[in-house]
Amino acid sequence: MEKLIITAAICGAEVTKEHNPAVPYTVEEIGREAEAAYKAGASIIHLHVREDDGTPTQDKARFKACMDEIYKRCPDVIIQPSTGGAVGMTDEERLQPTELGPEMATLDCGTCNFGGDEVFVNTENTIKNFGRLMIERGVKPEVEVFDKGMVDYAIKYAKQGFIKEPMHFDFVLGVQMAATVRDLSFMVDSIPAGSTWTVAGIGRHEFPLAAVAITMGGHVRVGFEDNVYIEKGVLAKSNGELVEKVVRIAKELGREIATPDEAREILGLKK
Ligand code: KMH
Ligand code: ZN
Repeated sequence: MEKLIITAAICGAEVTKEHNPAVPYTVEEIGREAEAAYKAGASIIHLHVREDDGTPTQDKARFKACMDEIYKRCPDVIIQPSTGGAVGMTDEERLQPTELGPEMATLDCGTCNFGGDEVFVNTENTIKNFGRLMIERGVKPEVEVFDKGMVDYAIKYAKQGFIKEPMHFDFVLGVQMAATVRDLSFMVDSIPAGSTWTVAGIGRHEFPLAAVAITMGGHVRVGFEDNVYIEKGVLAKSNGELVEKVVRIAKELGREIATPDEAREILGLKK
């Protein structure tokens, strides 16, 4: 089986220090958390950034400062900025980090509910425009899938030339789609042959779904964006602790961990 790519979603836009005091906001904190995750075995950092007071932002200069800090600490890591940002941001705001020429970025392939009255809006034109700009800017999308229709959108837009194949998918289970093995299997069966995939289980589903993905030959995303607990009722001290747990599970199941360069090879990234 191919080596395991671990993505660390260290910060997110919704989770706060009230949920877990270790959630990073400042450039220094974001650098420190990325380094802890990288040292534990993460090859990709999925990156949102914050103002010092925790306000989510897609500001290009703030992304640059955080990316520089991460590269200073982890020179070979893959940084994958979010283009989802936070609910309510404009497309122009959200696209800013792709101007920095990252190796990857997320491409959210549909609209979904995001708790309470929040709706995370991704119209067809948004998806096509983001996909086209990522091709122009040489950025490999990670297709974010919150339910099955988003896989179908990605396939349709790949056929129309808005997304290059082979595609890489992130199945986010537990926001809109149920976090079950049945749903994960259905997603995996629905993507084109030759695609790669990772799973992000939200909250208590993070580690059980990681174990399933490791067994199935997929890849794994963990981090404070998705879950702040290392075990029931116990807050994780850092993103590094969450990554370490995945590494332990992978070792028990006989799956080796990919370095960033091995992850580049698997995902077809050019450094
Ligand atoms: N914060 C969510 C509204 C992504 O990073 O592309 C969007 C999100 C997905 O987190
Ligand atoms: Zn995100």
